[in-house]
Amino acid sequence: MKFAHIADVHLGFEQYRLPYRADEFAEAFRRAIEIAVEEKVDFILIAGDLFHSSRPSPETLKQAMEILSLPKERDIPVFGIEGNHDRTQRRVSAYHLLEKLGLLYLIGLREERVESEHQTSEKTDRGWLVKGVFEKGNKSVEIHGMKYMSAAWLEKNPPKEIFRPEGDSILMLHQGVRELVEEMMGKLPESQRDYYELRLGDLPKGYLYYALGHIHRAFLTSYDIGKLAYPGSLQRWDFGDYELRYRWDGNAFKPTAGNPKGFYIVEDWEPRFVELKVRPFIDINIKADEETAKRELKRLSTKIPEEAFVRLDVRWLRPYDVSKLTELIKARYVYVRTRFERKLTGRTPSGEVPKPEEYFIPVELKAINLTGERTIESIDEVVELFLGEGWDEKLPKKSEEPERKEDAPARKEEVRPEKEKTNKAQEKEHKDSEKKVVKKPSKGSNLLDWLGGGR
Ligand SMILES: [Mn+2]
Repeated sequence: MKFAHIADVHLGFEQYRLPYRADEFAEAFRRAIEIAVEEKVDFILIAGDLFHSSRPSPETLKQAMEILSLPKERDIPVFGIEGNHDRTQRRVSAYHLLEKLGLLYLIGLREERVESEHQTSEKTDRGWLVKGVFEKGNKSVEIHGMKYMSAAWLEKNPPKEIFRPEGDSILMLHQGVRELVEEMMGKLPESQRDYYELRLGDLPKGYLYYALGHIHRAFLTSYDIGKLAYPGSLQRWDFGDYELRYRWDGNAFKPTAGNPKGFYIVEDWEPRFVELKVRPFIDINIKADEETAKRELKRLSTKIPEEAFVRLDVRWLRPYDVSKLTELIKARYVYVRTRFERKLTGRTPSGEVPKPEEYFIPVELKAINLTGERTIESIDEVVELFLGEGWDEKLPKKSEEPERKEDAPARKEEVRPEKEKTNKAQEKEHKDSEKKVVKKPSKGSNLLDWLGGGR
């Protein structure tokens, strides 16, 4: 038995608002599928986030349909689950559409029973559990799994109660597992629950392969009698997910290699990582005066491939014009981030350290709390944070399942400390923010009423 395990494809992701990046995400997926087909795998697993959005554009759907027709033509079934990016609260997701077209078999909890060449269903108190089935000669494999679920849902519905291996079985989930995330990025404080929904012990035992998705970095380990793997995203996710990082040590740039991108091909339950050649992301960290930075970057620039995406992370002791620095690097895309090295140590005349409330006006405090150390790419993101989904997402929902959740980071550096706020504090803040919302006139009222000048 031989299969491919792919995850976090993110079709339709116009990274950094560059439409050609969406094409590159599709190209990586095409390449992965082509390799799987060339390797004559028996079936393909897609462990969530095939799409970047739960509402992919017609163009993105077309890309998925074209690429998934390659295994279909060769009778290689594709099994999928929805991830946090592409699941929906509605009854039909883009995966149902692909299933209808015979391009994918969706597995997980469903309202209706599904029986097909490669699917079978089991009645449970949570609905029909639709499983994948693959038979070859006298051997057969069952593929169990479900779409991304919140930590709150999983607490009430432990995976151990839902899934039980039957014969040779695979469990496919799109979740963060605390112990594994910590192995990749170091210890996480309890406040960073955002990056995992499960503990290792929550996973049911007895599966021969745990095909996971959600963490964008390739990772392989064992669990109980099986192998457990995250293939990671097919393309580089951000500059924390670099191919190469140059860190300035005061005298010279010291390079560190990042993690490869790709997917797994599993033969007789033994996974092998297949690396994909993707656009290089290079992260340059420098902490030097303007003159040194210019001289050293010029020297380093000869090592930067022109197709690379480069982030220049400048730690300022004293600000200077960084626009000159970007000109030194000949790369496809250069992004400069500047940060002050020193922490805020302002003191009041009486010598006390001022409270933030004394230092900032309320809207500034709100901005600081909302954005923190986050890298903001555009003003839209700020607007979204304040008014849109980004802001709303952080609040407890009436329904248990938030529509969308931030992705787990690829790297330690990208883990931003979440504000340690209780739900009550968040609710209060929400109410406060609601008060500020300008009320639109309801039907029948006039403008004067709205402005408070009417009767
Ligand atoms: Mn993802």
